[in-house]
Amino acid sequence: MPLKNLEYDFKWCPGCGDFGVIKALEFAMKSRIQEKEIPLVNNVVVAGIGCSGNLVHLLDGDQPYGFHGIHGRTLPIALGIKMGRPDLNVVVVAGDGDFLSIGMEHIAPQAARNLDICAIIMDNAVYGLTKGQSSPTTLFGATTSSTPFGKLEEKLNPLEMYMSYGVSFIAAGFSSKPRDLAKLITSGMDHPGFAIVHIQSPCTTYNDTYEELKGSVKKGIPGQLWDLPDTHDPSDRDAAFTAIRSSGWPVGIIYQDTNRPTFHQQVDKMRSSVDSNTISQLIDKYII
Ligand SMILES: Cc1ncc(C[n+]2csc(CCOP(=O)(O)OP(=O)(O)O)c2C)c(N)n1
Ligand code: SF4
Repeated sequence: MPLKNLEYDFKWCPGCGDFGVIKALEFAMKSRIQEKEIPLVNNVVVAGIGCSGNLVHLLDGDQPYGFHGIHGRTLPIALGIKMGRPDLNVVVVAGDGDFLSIGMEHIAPQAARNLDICAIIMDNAVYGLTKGQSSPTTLFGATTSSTPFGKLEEKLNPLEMYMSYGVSFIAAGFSSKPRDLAKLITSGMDHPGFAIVHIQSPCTTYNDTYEELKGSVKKGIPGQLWDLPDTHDPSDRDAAFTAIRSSGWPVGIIYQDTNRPTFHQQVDKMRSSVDSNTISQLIDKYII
């Protein structure tokens, strides 16, 4: 039976970008379930800690499984779920603080394994839940509650880092376009391997970047968002690096490599080629 979480309640500030992301995830999950005729309970959302972690539950209706773990550890939890049940659609939702700061050490190993999950990252360039401290994507020199005299570290370019780590699907999105974002999330969920959809999702309370992202004709602000052209070929690594290193924030599928085996395919292959041991045989091997 599908699960209902009607008693789950949480608060986001008015205008928080995460509202758009949750809508996009709902669109993507529901249409995918209908198209592929997968039961809703065969979808699992693993959430990090932060305002973004509230995406562990959809806004209304029947719910997928939700796992609200500990700060920064979405990927190890997702690895455990996927290895135990490779048939499930495992989706990670996390903020830039959770994923790129305390959780950073887990990204490269899953990229190397090509773990077959989709990670949706809500980047507001601050720690929203704990009142706006700086995160790896906060601008150099920015004044925040943890950098009262300006941030001393350079801003991380997460897309470039994912490319260097070998993440096999990288998309970039914006929270205010949930229909477009849903398409990127669907592509990420359909991708056979490690997919990251990295989203600009502004924090209206501690770092309101809507104007910088969208631009303002009245104020002469050009806006940072730009759509990848139809001619962009996601299988072209050089083109992906060029897009990422261009100024502003590219929106679309930046890179995709469908030629690598997934981690659970490799594990299955290895299992079928080695003799299995009983527990007592395994214990005997350790007795000197
Ligand atoms: C081990 C541990 N350290 C620190 C915290 C405090 N903490 C909770 S959420 C958070 C950061 C959240 O930032 P982000 O992932 O960017 O999410 P947002 O709230 O902006 O969506 C921190 C540091 C914690 N819960 N656990
Ligand atoms: S503090 Fe920021 S990230 Fe958290 S709910 Fe409010 S606007 Fe959203």
